[in-house]
This record gives sequence, structure tokens and C-alpha cells, in this order.
Amino acid sequence: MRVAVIGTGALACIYAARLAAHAEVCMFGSWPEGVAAIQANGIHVVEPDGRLWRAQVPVYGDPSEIEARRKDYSDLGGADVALILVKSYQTLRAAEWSAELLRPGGVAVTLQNGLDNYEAIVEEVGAARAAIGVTYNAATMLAPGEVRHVAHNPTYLGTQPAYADRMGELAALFDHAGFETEVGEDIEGRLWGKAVVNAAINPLTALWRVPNGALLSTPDRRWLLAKLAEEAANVARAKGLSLPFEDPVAYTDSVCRSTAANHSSMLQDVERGRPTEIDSINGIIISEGKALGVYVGVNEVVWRLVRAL
Ligand code: KPL
Repeated sequence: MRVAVIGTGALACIYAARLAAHAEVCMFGSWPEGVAAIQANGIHVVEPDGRLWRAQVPVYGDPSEIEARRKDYSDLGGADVALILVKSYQTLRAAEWSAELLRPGGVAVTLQNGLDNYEAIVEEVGAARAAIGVTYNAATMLAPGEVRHVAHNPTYLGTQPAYADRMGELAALFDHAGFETEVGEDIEGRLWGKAVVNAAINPLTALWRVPNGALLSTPDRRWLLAKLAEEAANVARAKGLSLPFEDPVAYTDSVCRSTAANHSSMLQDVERGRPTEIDSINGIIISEGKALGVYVGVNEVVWRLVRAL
């Protein structure tokens, strides 16, 4: 299978590095330091137990190189899958690249945080070639091209009849590469399930600059974590979605525990002085909640605090 990984951040690195032993993988990115480090030294992965390993993955970043590689891909027939792992505010460009890199029946799969990526991808590649995935893997960028895989957690892939066979093959590839993966039709519930967790964990870790596990350490932290998760889950339920858990607070607590050492992606953004994904996570929960008459007051305060940050 020919896989184009779009992005060079923490999750892009762990997916590309693991898949490279089992598929023809190529990365495409616009972060110059990330591209340069991977070109020079490959991807360095530190496992949760401290074991270190390295993978060589071709990566293209310079627009002229991307152009050349796109041409190679089209000569070869194009990529079977484009895995989109950029920040949500970069999705449109990643979707444009995917449209050029994919072969006619190829599928672009978002594995990103946020609730507005799929729509942006559909605009570029069409609904018959766009799929939603949800990953609970946690990873921290140590330096450009160097990543700590903090927690090995499941990946979920949504499927539609138009590309069910491709999603089955991709899930088998992920499994071989060490990503425990499930394919299912109700991916929107899973996507919102992840957004509930992100809406609670990500802004609080970014505001207090603490790892995920530290959110469980005091009653005040736990109270805010619970309110954010409950409000987000109420919006999902008001939309008629069935969430992959009964109790959003217990579920969010369990993710804090299973990713305790991780610096959430929003904390990593704040630490690096980069924009956050707050609008694609809490921002959408707030606008959908208001439209449905669901109380989202705590999300709104936290959304404003992060935007002000
Ligand atoms: O998705 C994540 C993120 O950091 O964005 C979690 C699951 C919270 C892991 O840190």
C-alpha cells in the first residue's frame, strides 16, 4: 500500500515511522525544521519503556520537491491513502495536497483532533474519498523529528460502502504496524467522544502547563475537567449521537490516567508559541451547543482564556 502522511508533528512521526516497515510511506510537511531533521536523521521514536528506535522515511517539504514527488506519485498511479495529521487550522492545505497525491480511488483519512476537519477534506477530495479516523495514541515532540510515543492506545477508522475494502486493508496495515485498530460505521460518535476528552484535557493542560495526569491531582482541577466533559457530552447527545461511553467524566479521567505523562497537543502548541486548535474543539462545541440550546458556559470561559493566551 502506498501511504502519504501529511504532517511532520508528533503523531505524524509515530504513524509514519511504524507504517514504514510495512508499506511504501512518504511524508509531506510544511514545517521546515521537522522536514530537515527527518531528511538528515530519520525519525527517532522513544517508546513508553524508554526503548529508542529509528526509521528512515522520505519526506518532502520544499514546494519544488513536493511538486516532483507528486509527479512521481501520479506516474506510479498515486497514493492509496493520505493520512492527514496536521493541525486543524492547516487542514485545507493538507486536503489540497491529498487531492493531488491520491490515485483516483484513493482515500484521505483525517486522524486529527477537532470537529471541522472532515468537511474541509470533503471540499477538496469529495465525500466518496474522505474518511474520518480517531486516534487515542499520545505522543510528545521532543525535538524536530524526535518523538516520545507516550501511550499506545486504539485507533478507530470510519468506513462507507464506497471504500470499505480500503479501510479494511488500512486497518490490517495499522494492526501489523502495532496500532490496535477497529473499523466501524458510527465514527461520528467516536469523533465526538474524542472531542469530549480533548475539550476537557487540552485547554486545562495548556492553561496550567501540566501533563495530562496532573489534572486529577486536586478537587478544583477535577471539577473543571468534569464540567467541560459533561457540557461537551450534552451537546453530542443533543445532536443525537451515541457516544462510545456512558459517563464522560469517568472516561475523561481514564484518558488522563492512560496518557498521564503526556503533554497534550494544546500544551505542546502553547509551549512552542504556536496557534492552538481551541476553535476546532471547544469553539465548535460552543457554537453547536448554543444552536441546540445546551448550556456550554464553562467551555466558553475556558475557550476565551485559551484564545486570550
Ligand atoms: O488527543 C490528545 C491530545 O493531546 O491532543 C490526548 C488524547 C488528550 C492525549 O494527550
